[in-house]
Amino acid sequence: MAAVPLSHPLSHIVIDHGDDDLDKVSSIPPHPLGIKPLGNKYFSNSDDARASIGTFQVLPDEVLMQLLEFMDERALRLLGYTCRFLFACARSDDLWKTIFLESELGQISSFKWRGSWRATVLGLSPEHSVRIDCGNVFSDVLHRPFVCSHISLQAYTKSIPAANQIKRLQDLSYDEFAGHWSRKPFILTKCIQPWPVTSRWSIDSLLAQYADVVFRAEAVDWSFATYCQYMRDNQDESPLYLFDRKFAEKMSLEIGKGEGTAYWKPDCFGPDLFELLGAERPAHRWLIIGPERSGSTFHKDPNATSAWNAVIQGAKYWIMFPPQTAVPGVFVSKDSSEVTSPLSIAEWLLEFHAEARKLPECREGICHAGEILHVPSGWWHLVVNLEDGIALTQNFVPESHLGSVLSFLKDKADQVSGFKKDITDPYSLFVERLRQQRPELLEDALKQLKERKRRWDTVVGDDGGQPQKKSTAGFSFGFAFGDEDDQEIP
Ligand SMILES: O=C(O)CCC(=O)C(=O)O
Ligand SMILES: [Fe+2]
Repeated sequence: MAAVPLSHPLSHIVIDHGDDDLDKVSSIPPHPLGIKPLGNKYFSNSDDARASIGTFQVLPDEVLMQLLEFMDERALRLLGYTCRFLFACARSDDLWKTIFLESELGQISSFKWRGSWRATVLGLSPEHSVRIDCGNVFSDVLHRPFVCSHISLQAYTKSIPAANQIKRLQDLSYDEFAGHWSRKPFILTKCIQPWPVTSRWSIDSLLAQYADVVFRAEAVDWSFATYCQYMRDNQDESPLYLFDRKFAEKMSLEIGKGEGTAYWKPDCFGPDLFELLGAERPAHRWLIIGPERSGSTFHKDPNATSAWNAVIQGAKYWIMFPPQTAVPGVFVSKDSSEVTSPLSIAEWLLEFHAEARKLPECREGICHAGEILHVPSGWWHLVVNLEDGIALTQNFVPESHLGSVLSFLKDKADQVSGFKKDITDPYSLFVERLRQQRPELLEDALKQLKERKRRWDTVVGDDGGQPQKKSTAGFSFGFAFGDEDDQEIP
C-alpha cells in the first residue's frame, strides 16, 4: 500500500490495513480552518493553541464542548473572538444547530438556508465568514465531525463479499414470498416499474410541484423549497432526513391500484394483517427524502412489523442482520427497549463496519432507483443514501409473522409505537379484529406462541434472560439461525 504523506491531517492514525483503508482516509480533505487531529500535536513544531485558553485548560475537549452547549448566540460569538482554540470550538456547527432549533427560526417553515447552521442563524453570506488559521488547534473532538461528514461511502459499500450479498430477484409471487422469502431480505429489480411515481418523481419535479408543502424532517417542519436548499448545501455529519408519514394527504396522492393513483403496494407481500385495524392501525407509510450521507442508524422496525422500501431516485446501501444477532457497535438494553444505535452512521462505518462485515449472518446490498427491498420482521438494519434520493416505505404484517407481532404487542407493550394515543391496548384490539375476521390465523398464531414459550422456558429457565445469538466462534444459541422458522424467539 502506498504511504499516506505525513502532512496529511490523518497521517497519525493510518496503519497498513490494505487499500480500502487508504481509500477511507485519503478521501478526506484538510479541515477548512486547518484544525488537526490530536495526534498531530506530537509531530508539530508550532505552539499548541490550547495553551491560550486560560482556566478552561482544566477541561477536556469533550467537557469544554458540553459547556459551550449552554451558550447563546452572543456568548458563543464573543467567546470565539478570545483566542484561536476557542474560535475553533465556537465554529462547531452542531452548537449552532442547537441554537437554531431553539431560536424563533427553528419554528419557521420557510427561510433562506445559507450553507451552515451558523451562517443561517447569523444571516451571513459565505464571503462574510471570518476564517482564522487554526493550524495549531489539535483536537479529535473538533476534527472528528469533519472526518465523519467526509468519509468516502464507496469505500464501505463497494466490494460486498459474495456471501453477504442480499439476493437480487426480478419479482416474486405471493406464494413464493410466503413459502420461502418472508424471513429473508431481498431486492426486487422488476416490481415497481409500473408505478407512476417511478417515472414522474425526481427531486426537481417534486420541487416544481410541491415547493410550498411543509414536510417533517426529524425535529423541523420545513417547506420542500427550504429542505431542498438545505439538502443541496450542507456539511452535517448526519443530515436532517425528510421522513413524513402524512405525505399522501399533504400531496393529495391516491395510493392503491386504480385510475390516477401514485403507487400501490406490491402483490408479492400479500395481505397486510394490520389492515384489519383500519383507521386504528399504527403509522405505516412514509415518504423518505435525503441527501448523500443521510440515512437510518441501526434499528429494528416498530412492533415487529416487516417492511418494504422502494427507491424512486438515488441509491441506498443496506447492511442487515437477523433478529438474534449481537451487531458490533449496537448496544441493546436488557429488555431490548433501546433498539437504536447511539452512533452516527459515519461513526459506525468507521469503527465497526469491517468487523460486522465478517459475521456469517451479515447481509449487504445496494438498492437502486426502480428497485424495492424487503426487511423481514425483527431484522437489524442500517441504511445510508449514496446519492440524493427519494424512497417510499411501508410497514406491514404478513401472515408468517403474525406470531411475532402478537407477541411483541403483548410482551413488549411499553415498546409498542405508532398507535394513536386513545388506543390504550393495541394487543387486545388486534386480537379482537383477528377473532372477528381471521379466527383460523389467530388460533394458529396463538398455538405457535405457546409452543415457542414452552421451548424458550426449557432453554433459559424462567429468569427472563435474553440470550443474544453470538455469531462468531464460541457460544451459539440453540435455536436455528437465519432462514429457519425458529429464528425469532419472542
Ligand atoms: O430509507 C431508509 O433510510 C430506511 C428507512 C427505514 O429503515 C425505516 O423506515 O424503518
Ligand atoms: Fe427500518
